[in-house]
Amino acid sequence: MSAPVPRGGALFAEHALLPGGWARDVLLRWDGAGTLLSVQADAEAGDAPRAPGPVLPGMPNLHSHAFQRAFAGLTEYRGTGQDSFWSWRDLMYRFASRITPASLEAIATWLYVEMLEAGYTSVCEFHYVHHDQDGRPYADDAELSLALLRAARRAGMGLTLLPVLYQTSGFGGRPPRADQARFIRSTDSMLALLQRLVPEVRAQGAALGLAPHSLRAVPPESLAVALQGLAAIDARAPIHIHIAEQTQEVDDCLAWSGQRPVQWLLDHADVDARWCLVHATHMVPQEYADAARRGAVAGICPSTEANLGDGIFDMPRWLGHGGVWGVGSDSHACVNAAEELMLLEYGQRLSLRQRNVLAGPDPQVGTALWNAAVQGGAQAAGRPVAGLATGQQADFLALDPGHVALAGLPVQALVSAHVFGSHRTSALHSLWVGGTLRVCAGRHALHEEAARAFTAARADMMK
Ligand code: NGQ
Ligand code: ZN
Repeated sequence: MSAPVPRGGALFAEHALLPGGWARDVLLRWDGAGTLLSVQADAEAGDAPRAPGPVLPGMPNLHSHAFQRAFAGLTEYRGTGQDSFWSWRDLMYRFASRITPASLEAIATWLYVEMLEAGYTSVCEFHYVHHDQDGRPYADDAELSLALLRAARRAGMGLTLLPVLYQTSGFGGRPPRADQARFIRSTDSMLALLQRLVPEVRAQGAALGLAPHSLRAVPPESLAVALQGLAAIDARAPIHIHIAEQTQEVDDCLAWSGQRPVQWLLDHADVDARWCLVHATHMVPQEYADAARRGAVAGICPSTEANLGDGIFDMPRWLGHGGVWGVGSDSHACVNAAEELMLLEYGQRLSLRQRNVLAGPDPQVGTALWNAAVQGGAQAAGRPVAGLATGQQADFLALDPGHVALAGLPVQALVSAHVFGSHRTSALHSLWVGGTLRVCAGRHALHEEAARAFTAARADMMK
């Protein structure tokens, strides 16, 4: 007997947030692969099931280091002298040194369950711990990448896997530190890993890209060869890079090349819409203009940038140049799409001493933020996850209209209330990825089991 063919499905929503704004009586229909066949407003419900509440597109999370979820809250104490991004990184490396394939899978599975319960329907995994605890490749060089793929599959999370190229500890070819040994790969071994992962990734509808870690970690020749090799595998594959997050990186890049990091990258790589510039916190006006013009996504990670004391991205300037952006939860100090957007807007308010800074085509800030972050996140993911439109994945969530945060409010205010009206419990009721229901009444089916495995893995790591 042949395997049953998945049948697809349908949902009727009295209110749904489409890329152009709120619409009424929306009928969503998708095929067996979870791709939207039609999104019809002012439709009849027919025999389609009714959504439990207003429907929003699922949020792509454009930047994640899954293993870092295991030490959320555990780096918040003062060491000797003044703590910084760099002293945090030393602590973070200690956790990275303890990861095993089993613990990574447990941590990532729970993290993806949390993300789904909090409105994210896909994630870009910027994955750099490749080797065993002695820095030697595993018998299967893809061991830890495969652990992430399994975690995403089990939780039902859409995935863009971005294996990270890491070779040096600083500009000018500085050799890696001992505690970076698990990250280090030759360019050839990176291209071989990508080849190895192509069928695995395809088999679960994930996407594959490449992440040169930063200009500090990848010398120019390696960057050029890796990008060429990637283009030979897939000319449209996404490329993510950490850039200009810290002023020290900017100073070191200037000392090395005479150029600032973003300026250098734009001059030396074919940066275009495939690229996601993660953080890009410290740019001068010309870099904002040039990077936006090239069509790259700005990958903003508000909670991590606040946690690490990075600085504040100039959103009005970026938007003024038509810049595309999305959000990532990065180190996972916060795992909640709504809170990430709230923090983004609040950072702008604090620095500009204004209100409602990021209202867009929709004067409701929550709605403007949500829709823009879905579009930018989808571009960075390199997957069709750009919201409720034909041809996109059926990735969406339904809010609970009876939740105290939302009950009785006009529909136009709902996303802002969800984003800014912080409540002890989330107003997210249900969530679908590729048309499959993954969260119901606020809970993922794996919630208990995945939480237990996560806490056990964390306890092991702390022994
Ligand atoms: C990372 N995280 O790779 O996890 C980095 C820190 C680095 C952030 N930049 C390490 N937030 O940049 O060298
Ligand atoms: Zn990062």
